[in-house]
Amino acid sequence: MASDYSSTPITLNDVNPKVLKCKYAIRGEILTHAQILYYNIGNPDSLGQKPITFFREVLALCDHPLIVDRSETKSLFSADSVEQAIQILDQIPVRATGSYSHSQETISSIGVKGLRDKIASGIEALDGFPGDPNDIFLTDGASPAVHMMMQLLIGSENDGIPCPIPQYPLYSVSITLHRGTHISYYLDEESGWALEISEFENQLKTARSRGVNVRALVVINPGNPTGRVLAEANQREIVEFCRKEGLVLLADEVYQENVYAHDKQFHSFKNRSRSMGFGEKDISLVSFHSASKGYYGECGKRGGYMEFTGFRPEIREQIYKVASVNLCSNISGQILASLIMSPPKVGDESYKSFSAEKEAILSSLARRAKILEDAFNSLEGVTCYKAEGVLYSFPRINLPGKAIKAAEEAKTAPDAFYARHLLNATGIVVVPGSEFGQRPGTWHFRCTILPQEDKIPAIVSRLTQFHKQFMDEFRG
Ligand code: DCS
Repeated sequence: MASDYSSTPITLNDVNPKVLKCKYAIRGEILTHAQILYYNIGNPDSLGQKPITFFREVLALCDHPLIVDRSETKSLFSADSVEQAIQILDQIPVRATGSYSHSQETISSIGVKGLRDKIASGIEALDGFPGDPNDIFLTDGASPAVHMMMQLLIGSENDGIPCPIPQYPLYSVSITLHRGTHISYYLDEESGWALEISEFENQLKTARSRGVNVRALVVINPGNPTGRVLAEANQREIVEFCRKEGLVLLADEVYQENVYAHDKQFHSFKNRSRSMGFGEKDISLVSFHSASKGYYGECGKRGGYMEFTGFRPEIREQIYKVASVNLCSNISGQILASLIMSPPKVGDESYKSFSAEKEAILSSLARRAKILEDAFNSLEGVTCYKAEGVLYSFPRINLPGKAIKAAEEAKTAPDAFYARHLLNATGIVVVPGSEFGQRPGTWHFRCTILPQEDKIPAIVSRLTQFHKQFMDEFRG
């Protein structure tokens, strides 16, 4: 029997209109109809990606410190994971991994100091420029860090922040929830989802002429959902642009390990800006990273951090205050975030098996990205740019007029219409491009490349068969 909620006090009219207005694609309308193949989301563990043994060993030992000193542990765990766990536990007073990390002297609400030290050293080793543990804010995945920044930067509807289109909707949702103005800048699909500075300039000019106070610029590199990895010259232009225009650069770098194109390499915006000679006083830069993606793929552990550089001390105090409201991020996530930035080194007992696991995951992802790209490109009316990185394919579908008309009649976006048919026919869940934003009149969908390699041929065959039937049904 359906429950009767008519006497409960809150109706939709009472809910914050900003919450009603938000659209959050990857768990949106299509998903509520799905029971089966969740290819809508970058959730590696749930699609069969094996966690990295070394990380799990250290986490297990830290979670149950009593076993660290037991003699059997030596035969079950590698020597360097035991060593790491001891080092980490030594940073946590009385080895209390179940405590808040904020009420002790040596640690604070922005994360355990020793873990932030590890991250700062890891950043320094990767970037070649010093990292400061006081710039590191540990968070439950990258998402809360993004929300904190929006909370800090958005004071009224007049404050605007440009984000890429298409984009992972965390940004548009967060800006809307914090009552700011979301400004779109378009990535250029024809040139492989390039990011043109002239597009920034136009959007900035238009926003300013409307009286919007543009505060920051969001760049996602490697790009979700596009898969584009920015070239060095492009990153330099972006840094220069933000510096010149006085914008905080919000650099989402959560896919930094997911680069498959042989001619591309990931470089952080911190590395780019410092190698251009810009220091703390020249550019305000916030870099987001996460344990959810990469070869680690530990989304559920909620590990992440932001590196917060180029702000006055009084601003840092404000963001510290915002972070403190949450008391602290979860300790396992903090540990994992430190581990991804300090993985086993040559000579460590785990090094060989760790490297083999990492390489197996990344090379398989690269193969899967290519197979899906080729499969999509072989479909009638579909074009798919090379996914240079990330965990997704983002093909464009040129839908027949009859399908567009049928979608209109069904009061849904044409790509959502396509996605719904795909789901009904095959059980495969993808995200319609309209949920990420796209140039008007173009239609796409996003499919993760995460299904295990042995499942890919069956997926390709189901998709191909479906697509053919769909096109036949709706052709002119
Ligand atoms: N930034 C980008 C670009 C992302 O794609 C995601 C998650 C996040 C930040 C936040 O992740 P965490 O909070 O877990 O660190 N990506 C979603 C997606 O597109 N599929 O799965 C989750």
